[in-house]
Amino acid sequence: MSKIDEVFSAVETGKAKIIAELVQSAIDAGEDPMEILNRGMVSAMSVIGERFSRGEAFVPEMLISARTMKKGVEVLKPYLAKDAVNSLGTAIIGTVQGDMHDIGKNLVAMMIESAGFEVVDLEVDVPLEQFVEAIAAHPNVRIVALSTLLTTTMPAMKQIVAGLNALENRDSFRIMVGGAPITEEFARQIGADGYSPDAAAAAALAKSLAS
Ligand code: B1M
Repeated sequence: MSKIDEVFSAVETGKAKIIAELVQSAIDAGEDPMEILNRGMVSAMSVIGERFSRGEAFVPEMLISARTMKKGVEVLKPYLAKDAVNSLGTAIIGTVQGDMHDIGKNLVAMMIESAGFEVVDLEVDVPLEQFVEAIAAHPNVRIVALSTLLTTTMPAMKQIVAGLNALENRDSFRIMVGGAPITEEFARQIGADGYSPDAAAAAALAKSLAS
């Protein structure tokens, strides 16, 4: 079994106690950190999600795999996020109201930070009011980034973007959206400035929107 397969298997089966050691050993063996993330961890989460859809796995399994992945990402973080001088301004990020999923949002936050933004992470289940307060509290906000994984919270994303679009200082920041059910077309329909399908593309998009 390859090192990446071992990581995959540990995330799939929720082996949180050994994941840090396995990820470190894959890095030490020269595996590409992005491959460890995508082939080892993200794809294992997809398998769990498919099982959940078929009624073969349940919330506790999703939860222990998520915990395992989070521990693995902690080890990968310094290899994925290169040191950057925070000079591109502030990016506010959060998972929208009603949605508790945070792994993808955390990866996007990490990549945006490594692209040179100071990141203010509002975490999960974030209503419009909290985004508005954060924008008011940070003078140099250039990006507001919204994540959602649930189709049921896409209307909340739409409502938050509408509220942000109505702010007086709307010209001073750009809104970007993403998450599994989100598409370019949905982003355009709700009035966001940009959409990206994954964390690496999100960092590139944030830079181009802020420039
Ligand atoms: Co949930 N869940 N979950 N879950 N869960 C999904 C999303 C689901 C697709 C599973 C399935 O049915 N196959 C399904 C949603 C179906 C739908 O809406 N169509 C689902 C469901 C139904 C639910 C519950 C309703 C289950 C229940 O209680 N009956 C419930 C909802 C709770 C709530 O939020 N209110 C629920 C709960 C949970 C757990 C808490 C158990 C756990 C989350 C733990 C956590 O996040 N701390 C969980 C998990 C782990 C999943 C799956 C298995 C994995 C999600 C994940 O972390 N993926 C997921 C199935 C799946 O995704 N295949 C599923 C890895 C992560 C790296 O990918 O988050 O997609 P992702 O992020 C990517 C991109 O989407 C993108 O970049 C990231 C990295 O490249 N991206 C952005 C994300 N945000 C972005 C923002 C951007 C740009 C790109 O710009 C701003």
